[in-house]
Amino acid sequence: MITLYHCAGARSMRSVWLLHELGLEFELVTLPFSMAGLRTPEYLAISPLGRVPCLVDGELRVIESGAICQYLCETYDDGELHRPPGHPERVAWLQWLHYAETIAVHGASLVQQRIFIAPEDRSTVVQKLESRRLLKALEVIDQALGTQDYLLPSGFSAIDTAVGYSIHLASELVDIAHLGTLGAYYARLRARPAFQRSLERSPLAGDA
Ligand SMILES: N[C@@H](CCC(=O)N[C@@H](CS)C(=O)NCC(=O)O)C(=O)O
Repeated sequence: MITLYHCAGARSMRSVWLLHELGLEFELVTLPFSMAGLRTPEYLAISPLGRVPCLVDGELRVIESGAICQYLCETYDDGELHRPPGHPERVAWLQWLHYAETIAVHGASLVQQRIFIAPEDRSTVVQKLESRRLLKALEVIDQALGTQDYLLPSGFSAIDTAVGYSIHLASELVDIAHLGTLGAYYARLRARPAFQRSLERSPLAGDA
């Protein structure tokens, strides 16, 4: 039995979405997105950094969303979502899988600045810098898509769930209206039933 530890709106949404794309049965444990909720002795015994996602599959435990994506694809995919070693799109698949975090770290920094850090300790400079860097990271995706529907020329794959979540988060934090190709890609991803199912279990403020 697969168990996924999750917080609404967090990077664990990537794993929820991918589990739905793969059509796998799993138990979802939703924790409060707070220090108190994530640093309990019980959860730290499962996930020592006290963050989400954490996936448990039998004896196996994985605590990075990118590694969870790769593990699930290597273990459970029937060839649709994975691009294994030797595949012509393998390197691009790996690149975008990790690039998803390049985007998300700027989003996470903005979430810290706008929500978790006390108002008197917030920095306008950090917020401007992180917004600019987030937009630049999104522009690269906008250009990379070109005329493609998804990030890889052959079509939808697991990396669209990794990058798609990062765009989902970013869309709450910066204005992406000028990035038309990226906007159309995000709309395409949002229309996927597995995205919708993960959203129901993971609303951001704007989705409530
Ligand atoms: N690179 C990690 C990042 C995990 C991470 O930082 N998750 C956030 C939620 S988006 C978290 O659990 N934050 C709680 C905290 O930092 O206390 C991954 O992609 O899994």
